[in-house]
Order: sequence, then C-alpha cells, then structure tokens
Amino acid sequence: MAYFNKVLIANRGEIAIRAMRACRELGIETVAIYSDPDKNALHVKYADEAFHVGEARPSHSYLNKERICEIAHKSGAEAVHPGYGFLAENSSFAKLCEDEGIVFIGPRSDVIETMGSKIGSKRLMRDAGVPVLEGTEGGVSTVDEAREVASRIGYPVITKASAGGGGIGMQIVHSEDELEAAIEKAIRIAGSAFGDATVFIEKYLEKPRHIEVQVLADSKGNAIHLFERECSIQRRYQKLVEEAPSPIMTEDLRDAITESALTVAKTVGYTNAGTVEFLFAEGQHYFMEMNTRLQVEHTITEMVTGVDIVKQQLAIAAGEALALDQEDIGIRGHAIECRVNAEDPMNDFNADPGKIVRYRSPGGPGVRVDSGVHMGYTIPAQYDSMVSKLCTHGSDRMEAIQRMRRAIYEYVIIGVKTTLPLHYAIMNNRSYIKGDTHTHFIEQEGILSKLERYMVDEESRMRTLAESFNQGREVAAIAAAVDVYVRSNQPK
Ligand code: MV4
Repeated sequence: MAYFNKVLIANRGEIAIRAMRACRELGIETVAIYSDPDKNALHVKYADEAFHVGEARPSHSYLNKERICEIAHKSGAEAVHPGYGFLAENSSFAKLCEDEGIVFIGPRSDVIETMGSKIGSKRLMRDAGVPVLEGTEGGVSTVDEAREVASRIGYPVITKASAGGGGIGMQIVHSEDELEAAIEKAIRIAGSAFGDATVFIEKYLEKPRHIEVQVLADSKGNAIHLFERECSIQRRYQKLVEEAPSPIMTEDLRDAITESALTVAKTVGYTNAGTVEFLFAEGQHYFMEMNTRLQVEHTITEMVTGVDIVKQQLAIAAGEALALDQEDIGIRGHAIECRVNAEDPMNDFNADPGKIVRYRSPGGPGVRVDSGVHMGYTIPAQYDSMVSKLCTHGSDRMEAIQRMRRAIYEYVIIGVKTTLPLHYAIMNNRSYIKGDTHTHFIEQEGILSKLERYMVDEESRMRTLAESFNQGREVAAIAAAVDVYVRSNQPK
C-alpha cells in the first residue's frame, strides 16, 4: 500500500527530511526542491531527485507556486507535501494544485481559506457550540461600537487582526480612555501587515495557557484526535518548549477540549492533519484558531501516541479511510520538545547564522532529534534559524525533563550560538518542574536574567568537549570558534 509512487516535498530543512522519511518507509520516491543557498543541504541529498527552484529569496524559490507545480509535472510527482511555513497554509497554492491535478497533502483550498479568517472561523465555531471568548460579532467599524462591546464584556479587552497571526495588530486595552487610540493603532498595523485592516475585539485573558489538539480527518467523514499539546512557553509568539500531554489535564477537561476540537474539524469539513488551538484559563477552553498544516511540534504527539502523523497524512491524501479508531489511541508517558535555534539568548535572541564547526547530537533512551544540519553545514541567513527539534520521551513528565537535561548535556554545537542554555534554564526552573506554565512564563520567571550562570556552564562544557573531541588540525579551528563564542558571551 504505497499511496503514491512519487511525492514532491515543497520545503527545506528538518521538515522536508521528516516528510521524506515517511515516504522512504512507505517506498514512495521523493523529489526535493532547493534554492541557491540550499544546493548542498541535507534535504537535497536525502531525496531521490532534486530540482533547483530559484534564488534565495522565498518569493523566487519556496514560495514560487507555478515553478513548483511545473517541477511536480516534470518529475512525475503525483502529490505535494508542503511541510510547515512557506506554502503550507496558502489556499491559492492548494487551489492551483487542485486545478493542475496534483494532490495537495493537506485540507481542501476552501477549508484553508475559511480558517484563514479569524473573525469568520470564530463565528462559525461559536454557532457550532464551541466555546469562544466574548467580543465583537464581526470587525469593529466604529469606536462607539467598540466602546459599547468593551463595557459590556468588561476590561481588559484585546484587539486582534482578522487576517492576523503572530500577535500582529494585538493591543491590550485596560480602560475606556485607551480604547480609541488602541483601535486606530491596530487597524493601521493590520492594514500594512496583511493588506486587510479588519480588527475585532474580545475579552483579554491575563495569563492563559496555550493548549492545542492534534486532529486527523479522512475524506470519508471520519475524524479522530491525538490528544493535546501544551505550548505555553514562548517568547514574542515564538514557541520555545512544547509538551504532550498538558501537565494540567484532567479527564473532564480533556474530554471537553478534544470534543471541541473534533467539532471544529467536522464543522469545516476538515481533511488531513490539523491542529485546533485554544486559550485555556480557570478550567475553561476557548477556541482561538485552526492551523491547517503539519506543525513543528507534531513530533511530541508522535512520541506519546506512537502514531506516525506524516504517514497518516499520506494515506488520507491518497483517499484511504483512517485505519485508526479513537479507542486505539492512548497516551503513553510524556514528551517534551525544545526548539533549538541558532540565536543568541543573551543578545535579544538575534539570529546567529553561520558555520557549525563541530556537531554531535545526543542519543540514547527516549531521545529524538529532527534536524536538517550537520557538521560543517552553514546555516543560511535567508531562512529561519532552527538547528533542530530536540525531543525527549519518558514514562512520566519528570523522566522526560531529566532526559532533556541529559540530552542538552550531550549536545555539542560549536560555531553558532544557540538557545540550548535557555532550554537548560527552563528544565531547571521550579515553576516549570511543577507544571506551572503559561504564556508569560519567560518574563515572569525572570528566565533571561538567570541565563548568565548557564552560559558560563555552557562555555566550559563546550571547551571540554571541543578538547576531548578533536585531534590534529581541527583543534585550532575549534579552539578559535570556542574563543569567539566565549568572548561574545561575556556578561556585559
Ligand atoms: C489572546 C491572549 C489573551 N486573551 N487573546 C497571541 C498570539 C495570537 N495568535 C493569540 N495570542 C493571544 N491571544 C485573548 N483574548 C493572549 C495571547 C498570547 C499568547 C497566546 C498563545 C501563545 C502565546 C501567547 C503569548 C502572549 C499572548
């Protein structure tokens, strides 16, 4: 049962390799695309065939819809896996594939479009009986209307862009005298960021958790969920650490949130793998949005459920009925993901692309590292700076945490600065260990101000590892790289 003979992977880095791994296990041939700076990237070497797609700029390469369809036809690929980012939630690309007779491995284009509107999808789900936060019915057209709604639901309220994402256009409003200026600002920002100035208002939750439910739905009307992930630990809307299951779930809360997620999927006629995002506070969940793609953090759900989500995506896209029943799915143990980025946590998380001169990834029991890098690889400046997803699985949450600390200890990355010391600090934080996570965790726990201590440990660890690792010519180069690393990390 091979589903397809050949699949084009319209992405780069770790997620391109992740998709190809599922194809390889199933005996499906893979086609890679690559931009100029990715000529020698791992995803290109992994694939059976590779085609140059364009220059570095995403608009000329990984976002070039027509060229990607052309390569699919030329290579004889029957389907396209979009990964995450780039074209993964682009309804016009999904539509182009549909029109060209190429299977888009994801939901139908109209479903992507429906979920792209925050206002539209929120109203649709409220009408279907899914809990949503109180707020304006549609977009805010006048300040008077906003004032009326805000005083009805009570301050604080928040403005959001209907086309939005990533917190763009979000303004927290604590009282009526801030309202007018906040709405004007939100409209201006939304208009310039998305070309759609529609904003809405809803009740603001002070310290919510971010909990999301993984769903799978086939084209025959079957839908199941793979339980939840908690993704509350983030900075500037970039997730840093995720875990599955959520540390605060009870059986009742889980029944309620997974039922809502399945209602969302069924209400839009969802197919393929998707994620329903909720805010969670004081025992209640509220639908926020649906991500109509495979997510970065799908890995931890795979670790606790044993389900290969990418293989499920391929089966569903090929028109197969889900072979899994809800009763077959359980949670075994606990999994944590750290997104290891080539960034400098001591310098406002600025990207630190460049050459990885020494690299050794951790292993052993309960460790999974999904990565698109290798020793000698240069992380290009043009794309996101993720080095890898470091995931651990344990029989319970504490074992997963202990394994994560141990895996970070084993991880050698020299040449670029990484977020590993930050992850180490989180794994040793009292509140984190208690499971007391929320969306303002990093600021509230003062994680960044405690980092210097971990950076000093990290430097001496890297020195020791560099020395024990290398002989001959390489030693000088690595010693120099460690020195650069140490000097640039001196507390100011
Ligand atoms: C909120 C909220 C509190 N109340 N909405 C941030 C990104 C965007 N997609 C939704 N976000 C939030 N919406 C209400 N009514 C708090 C956040 C929020 C957040 C949400 C998920 C993960 C991390 C976050 C960090 C800060 C704020």
